Amino acid sequence: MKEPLLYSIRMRASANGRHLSGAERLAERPDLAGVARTFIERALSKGATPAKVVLTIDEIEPSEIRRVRALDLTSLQAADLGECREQVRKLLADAGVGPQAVEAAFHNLDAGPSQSGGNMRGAMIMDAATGDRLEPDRERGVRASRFDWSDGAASEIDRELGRHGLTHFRTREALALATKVAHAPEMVAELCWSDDPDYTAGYVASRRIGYVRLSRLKQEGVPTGGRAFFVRRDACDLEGLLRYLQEVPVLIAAAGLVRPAASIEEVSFP
Ligand code: WAQ
Ligand code: MG
Repeated sequence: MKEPLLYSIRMRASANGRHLSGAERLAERPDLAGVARTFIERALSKGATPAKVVLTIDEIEPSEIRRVRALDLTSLQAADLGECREQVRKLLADAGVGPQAVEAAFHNLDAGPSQSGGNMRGAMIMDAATGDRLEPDRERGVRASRFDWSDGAASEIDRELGRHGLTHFRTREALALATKVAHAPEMVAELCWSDDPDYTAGYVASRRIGYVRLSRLKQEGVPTGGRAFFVRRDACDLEGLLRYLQEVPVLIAAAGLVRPAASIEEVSFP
């Protein structure tokens, strides 16, 4: 059977050169118009007034598609923001991220990681030992794209996330992004929380520990957030990493496990 042709579809909305929102999917031709509509609705949601919305559609070369299984998801229980951040420190230290890099990431995500202050469109790439910023453009960061759930894996993960009350679209999208990012060979771990002032959850992810979700990584109402991709600098082919993140299509062909919420003492990672 001939496989249907896939397209990468991306949206970014900005005002006065500042990033407002973005999204990326892989879609078959008959679904492109529907996805485009959802993206435009998102660009205009919450009363946002973008000055510019860019939609980009690119054909995907079928032979380039990599198929992976989604990271397993673990939700950690914690009393408050301070405890959630302590758990992040612990998880990142276990993954091999140095304390200096962890604190640099917190500082940048709290302040807004863009060079001019505020949020970036993409992620920081940080040396996992020192926290040095390695992304070529510190104003915009690096945007991972060309990843999505296959139809089968999408219904599987929606069912699993739904059983645990994780029905927000952000969780499903972040799990897909984290899965692609974690499969880069030089990746040590990722740290993320949203720039949406109303959304305080975030995660730490790596191939080994999977996607570890924390309910509170910032105070309610804070408009900054972002992503830090921690890499092994000595093993890092930066050009290759950028190409992988931005261009190599990754289709998530199977869902991972979704575990019930537990305290950090109760969970064990491989
Ligand atoms: N590639 C790299 N960085 C990105 C991308 C991308 N495709 N998309 C967003 N970012 C960066 C960018 O700096 C944004 O400002 C920041 O991340 C936050 O993006 O319930 O919703 O879309 O388990 O606001 C995490 C918890 C939610 C989800 C993350 O991110 C859960 C989220 P947002
Ligand atoms: Mg956002």
